[in-house]
Amino acid sequence: MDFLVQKAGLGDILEKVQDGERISVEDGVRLFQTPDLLAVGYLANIVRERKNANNAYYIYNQHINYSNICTNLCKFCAFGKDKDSDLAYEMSVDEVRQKVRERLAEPITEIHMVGGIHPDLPYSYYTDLLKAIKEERPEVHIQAFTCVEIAHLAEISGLGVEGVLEDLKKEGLGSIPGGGAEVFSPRIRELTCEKKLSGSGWIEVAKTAHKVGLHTNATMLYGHIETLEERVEHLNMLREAQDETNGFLAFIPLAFHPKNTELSQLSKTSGVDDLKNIAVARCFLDNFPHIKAYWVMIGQKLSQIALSYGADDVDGTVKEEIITHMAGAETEQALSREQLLRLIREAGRVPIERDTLYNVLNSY
Ligand code: V47
Repeated sequence: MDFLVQKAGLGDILEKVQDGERISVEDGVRLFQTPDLLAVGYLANIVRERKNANNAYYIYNQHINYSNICTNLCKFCAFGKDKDSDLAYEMSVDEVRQKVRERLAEPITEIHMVGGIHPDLPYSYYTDLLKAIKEERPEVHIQAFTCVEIAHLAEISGLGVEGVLEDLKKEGLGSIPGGGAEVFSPRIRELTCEKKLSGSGWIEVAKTAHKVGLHTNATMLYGHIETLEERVEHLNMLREAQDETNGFLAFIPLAFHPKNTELSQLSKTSGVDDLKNIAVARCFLDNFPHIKAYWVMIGQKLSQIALSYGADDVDGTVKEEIITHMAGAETEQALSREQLLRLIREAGRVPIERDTLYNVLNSY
């Protein structure tokens, strides 16, 4: 395999990866540019096995999207709707409580909850959501509100970012999911989501969360109009932030789904690009403990292969995924524990059930 990497002209990057040396931004761009997927995958697998051995993590989780009403209306998003749209919805706190109650018999350890940027829900609605979930399921870890939502809550509460994070933590928030990052480049934000919190604003919220003791994840929405250089610039901003705070747990590349979006003329991502995003991220983000292959977006089959291309985590049972399915995802809306175990085992990895913070709950 070393020969294959040399032949692809990536021998210098192989040496760095083998020596545990950081690769440069230029190296990252070269990895994206090379047509030799197998070579990039080989490099990523070295890092993956060094960091996570043969383990592949999953979690028993539940997704709740409390409302799709959003003032940002990003061009790549099929989920967000104007308040007056026929497709707009908003769950009451009791409806969210009911969603939690319905699944109390299942061994769910994490509730992943995000929504749009709602124009007029009061701050108390969000704290009431946390309280209601905790009342129903006191032990559950709530991973909720993207950095974009946190910036909005900081504004409407008047508490500022640090203040609101402290307050939400007190009410039961356990960690912050990686959504809303999209592509940090100001050019991409201007063209696709001009109203959204800026890339540097997103990073500032994440770093503040780490400062108050909340872990966060990070994502990148790829496969629309971004350049390869902009992808690596995005990864580089994350790597620099992680050098400062060490608060990110996982990076999740999100494959763009064009259906029902304002960018519906674009094609879906290819399998090669999906694997490359995982593999390059694994090589570049040397300070991120985990890389997730999110089966909802790239499918079960590719997630399985991704476990040999840098990924060490397949997310979890999920259930009732809405954001990607509104944009045309043809994957299932939930997987059972047995399906996840089979997916991981057949990839030749050892399944590990984890909690949100990667504590081991069950190993098989
Ligand atoms: O924030 C929006 C993206 C995100 C589309 O932190 C789209 O562990 C693809 O962030 N095609 C929500 N993606 C999902 C997300 C996530 C999922 C799983 C785990 C974690 C984690 C985070 O989906 C949004 C946005 O960036 N998105 N529209 C679309 N058409």
